[in-house]
Amino acid sequence: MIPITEVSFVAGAHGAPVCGAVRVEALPDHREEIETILPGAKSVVVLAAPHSRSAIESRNVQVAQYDTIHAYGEAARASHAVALWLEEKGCRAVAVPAFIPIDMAPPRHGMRGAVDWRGAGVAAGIGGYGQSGLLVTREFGPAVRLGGVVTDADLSPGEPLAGTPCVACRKCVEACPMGALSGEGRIDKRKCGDRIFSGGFRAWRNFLVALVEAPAEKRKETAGSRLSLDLWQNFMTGNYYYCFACQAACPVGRPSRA
Ligand code: B12
Ligand code: SF4
Ligand code: SF4
Repeated sequence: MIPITEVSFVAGAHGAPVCGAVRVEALPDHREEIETILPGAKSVVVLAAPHSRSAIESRNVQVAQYDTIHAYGEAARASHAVALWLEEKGCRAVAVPAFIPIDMAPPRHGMRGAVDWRGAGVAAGIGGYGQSGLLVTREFGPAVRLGGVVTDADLSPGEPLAGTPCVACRKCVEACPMGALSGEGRIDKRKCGDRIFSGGFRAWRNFLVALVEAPAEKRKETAGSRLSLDLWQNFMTGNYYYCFACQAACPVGRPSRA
């Protein structure tokens, strides 16, 4: 049995200061996908890389997007380092994408990850569910990006926390510009998706249709429209979320300021 403290040390040294482990049996809804990723997998490492609070609280969404690229990068870097470390110990281990790439084909349509990182994090005891439905860590609240590793190593599993760090203040519910949250983790996924993906796949599809349907003399204008430029930038940078309000509003784990 490899102690989780050793794995946490590796994760922490590579950008993910919060880390835990869960047995595959504790994630029954994802067992099949986990078995496809790594036959004979026994454990899932789940880790969290923090956002900069100042960036996700900024009114300039592009700095929050930029910060997200880095937080995802840190989660990926830590996952990769943990996987290689476990391999050095003679185990098999696969770093799993934190979000992208994700299965966009029906029936999932990008709405279900290979591993449900929030559920895995709750089971591993690195945080608890918030009213926002997000995983709330003690250290950084919900302002984290989650990722991890699937492995055939026997890791000492964590246990769910006795209580969630969420203090039920409902600031996340009030902050949501779409009214998509109604507390206790209930979320209208379509409403949220309309906002966060306003420069995502649906916008891309609508843009293509508009371009094809535009009269010949308008095509150049459509191709150079504001939406086209935004989409270009999103593709180039690899990030396109347009809302962070429920993560930013949460008081848990917020650094105290002078
Ligand atoms: C699809 C997806 C979305 C969809 C659907 C979200 C959803 N609720 O499923 C949409 C587009 C709406 C979305 C929005 C956002 N997302 Co998103 N998303 C994902 C993704 C890729 C898959 C999630 C999934 O598999 N859902 C399907 C199932 C598992 O979810 P479900 O049916 O709703 O079931 C949940 C509830 O039943 C809940 N639950 C069960 N029991 C209980 C009990 C209580 C008391 C409560 C409260 C909840 C609860 O737990 C289940 C999940 O564990 C994950 C990455 C991943 N692989 O995990 C990121 C992920 C969940 N997203 C994330 C983030 C940050 C966001 C956004 C803030 C957008 C942004 N700026 O990035 C918003 C937040 C919306 C919100 N408040 O939840 C982070 C969350 C980090 C965290 N601290 O929890 C993740 C983990 C990405 C990452 N790798 O860090 N997302
Ligand atoms: S990401 Fe924005 S739109 Fe989506 S639930 Fe959170 S606050 Fe609401
Ligand atoms: S903002 Fe308040 S209610 Fe929402 S997750 Fe954070 S502590 Fe819980």
